Amino acid sequence: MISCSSEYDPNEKPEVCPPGSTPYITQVLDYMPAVGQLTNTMPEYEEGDTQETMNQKVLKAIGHNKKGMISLGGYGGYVTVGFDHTIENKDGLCDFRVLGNAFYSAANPNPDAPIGGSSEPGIIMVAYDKNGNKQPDADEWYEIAGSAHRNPSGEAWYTLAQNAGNDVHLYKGYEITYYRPEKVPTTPEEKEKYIRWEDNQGNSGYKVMNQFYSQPYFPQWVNADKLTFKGTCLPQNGIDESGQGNYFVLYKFQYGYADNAMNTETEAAIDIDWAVDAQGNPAHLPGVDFIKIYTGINQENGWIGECSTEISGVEDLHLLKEEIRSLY
Ligand SMILES: [Ca+2]
Ligand SMILES: [Ca+2]
Ligand SMILES: [Ca+2]
Repeated sequence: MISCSSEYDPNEKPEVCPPGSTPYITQVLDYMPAVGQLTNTMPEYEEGDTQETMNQKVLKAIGHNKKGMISLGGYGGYVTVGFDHTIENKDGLCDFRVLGNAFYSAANPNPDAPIGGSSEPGIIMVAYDKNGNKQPDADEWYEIAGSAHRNPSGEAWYTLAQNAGNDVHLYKGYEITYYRPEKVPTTPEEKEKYIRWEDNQGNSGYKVMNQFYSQPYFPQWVNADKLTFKGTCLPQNGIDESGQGNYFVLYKFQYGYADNAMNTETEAAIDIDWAVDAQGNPAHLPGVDFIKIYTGINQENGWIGECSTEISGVEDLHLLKEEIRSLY
């Protein structure tokens, strides 16, 4: 029998997992990818789909240990998931892992480079259902402060990225708006200027339709003329190490993000103690009932497209009896 009783005050929250609790996602509350080359294909949008049916497709892909894969698209795109029990925050230990598809380059032309390849960090938010209404309320959300949240310039590739001309600033309260394209682009010029975006830092540009994916990149079940996403925006980690546009390396952040370290590495595990409030103060949560993940970087990486977080599941490490010490 699975049990996850804890030392936390039982008056505050019933902490016992019902027998048969699963370590995996059991609910998808919301899925809203941003514009992206895999949007409308992972999962696939079909004529007639609604927000509700798209949420169901996401659950089918990444819930219940299915280990399918979904894409969150470019910066800000998100998924919100829930569980059949509270993932406990155990002292000194990591508590859950978000599965992605990060991997490292085998042939980086830069021989002295730090670890990198396809790290497309998703920022993780957590909610503890304090009021017990089985919903994540606005005042219940906290952000996991990963390594760059604490010290962007401490990332091993920071100077490399700076020298490459990347925006290495970490923005809090970042906001981006994507505008629905008026038509399907046909010429190379139209593809270069496919979907216009603007942020609240005075930047703007276009999301490009690339040569590999020609389905609509704007979520097709959304009727609005524009989509706005808000959150923290991480330093741009993608560098063309070939210098000629054919070998992009997306460098790994030290810890604390989704789709950043490989699933098998301890840095893919998350300690709920890293959750902070808007001022950066520790949230001291006894556990989490809901997790939201959003793409954390706004960057186009040449032919490989925009940085977009992929997710294939979430695992409660305690129910899986995996003990991973929290090192940070
Ligand atoms: Ca913990
Ligand atoms: Ca609640
Ligand atoms: Ca990825």
